[in-house]
Amino acid sequence: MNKKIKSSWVKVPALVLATFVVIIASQDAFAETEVIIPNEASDPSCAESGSCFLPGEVTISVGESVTWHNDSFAIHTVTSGSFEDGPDGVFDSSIVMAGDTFTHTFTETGQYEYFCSIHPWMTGTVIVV
Ligand SMILES: [Cu+2]
Repeated sequence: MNKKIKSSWVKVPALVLATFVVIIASQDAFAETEVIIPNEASDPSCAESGSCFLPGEVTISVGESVTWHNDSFAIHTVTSGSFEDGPDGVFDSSIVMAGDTFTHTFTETGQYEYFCSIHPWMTGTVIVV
C-alpha cells in the first residue's frame, strides 16, 4: 500500500516534466514568424526603402502563422490583396491599433500579397511553401 502511494508521487512530477518537454518541442516546430510595422510606415518613403513591413517578404511552411506587430503610433491594417484590385478576402486584420498584433495561419501554399488599407504604399508578401 505504502509502496503504491510512493510510486504515484514520483509519476506526477515526471508527467509534468514530460508535458513541458512536449510544449517546448511543439513551439519549436511551429515557430512563429513575426513582421514589424514600424513608425516610418506612415511615411510613403518606406515603400522606396522597403521598410513599411519588416521584413517585407517572409517565407513560411504550410500550417504556420505570421504575427504582425504594430510597433508604430498609427493605426494600420494587414489586408490580403492589393490597393489597386482591392482585398481578395484571404485575410484582413481590420484596424490594428498601436501596440496591437494580428495573427493569421496559412493553410495553403502560395504567394500572398497584402497591403495596408489606410496607407496604400504599405505592401508586403507572405510566401507559403
Ligand atoms: Cu498603415
